[in-house]
Amino acid sequence: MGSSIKGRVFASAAGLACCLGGLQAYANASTVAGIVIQKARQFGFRAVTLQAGGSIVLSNEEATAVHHAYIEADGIRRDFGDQAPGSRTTLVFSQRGDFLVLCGVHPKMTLAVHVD
Ligand SMILES: [Cu+2]
Repeated sequence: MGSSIKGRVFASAAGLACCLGGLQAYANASTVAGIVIQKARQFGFRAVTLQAGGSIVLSNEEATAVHHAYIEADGIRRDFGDQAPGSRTTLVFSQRGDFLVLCGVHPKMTLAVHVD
C-alpha cells in the first residue's frame, strides 16, 4: 500500500470521526490504521474495533499537553511512552481481545479497543 493511499484512509477516518463519533469508522478496518485524536485531554473515541494485526494511530493535537498512553490487560502491560504535542504514535494490536488504553498523565482518559 502506498503512502498516498494510506494518507487518504487517514483523512477518511478522521472525517468520519466528527460525524459518527464511534465505532463505524473502524468497522471495516483490518490492517489499516485509523487515527484517534488526543485533544482537550480526551481521546477522540471512547471505543474502537479493529481486527487482529490492525493498528491505530494516536495523534496528540494539544497545544501543550503531553500524553502517555499505556495498556493494562490480563497479563499484558504495554507502554507507548510520552506523546508530545504534534506527535503521532502507532499502536499495533496483534492479539484478539479487549484492551483499555489509558493515559499515565490524565487518569480520566480511556479508550476501549476491541480486537476481533
Ligand atoms: Cu493524557
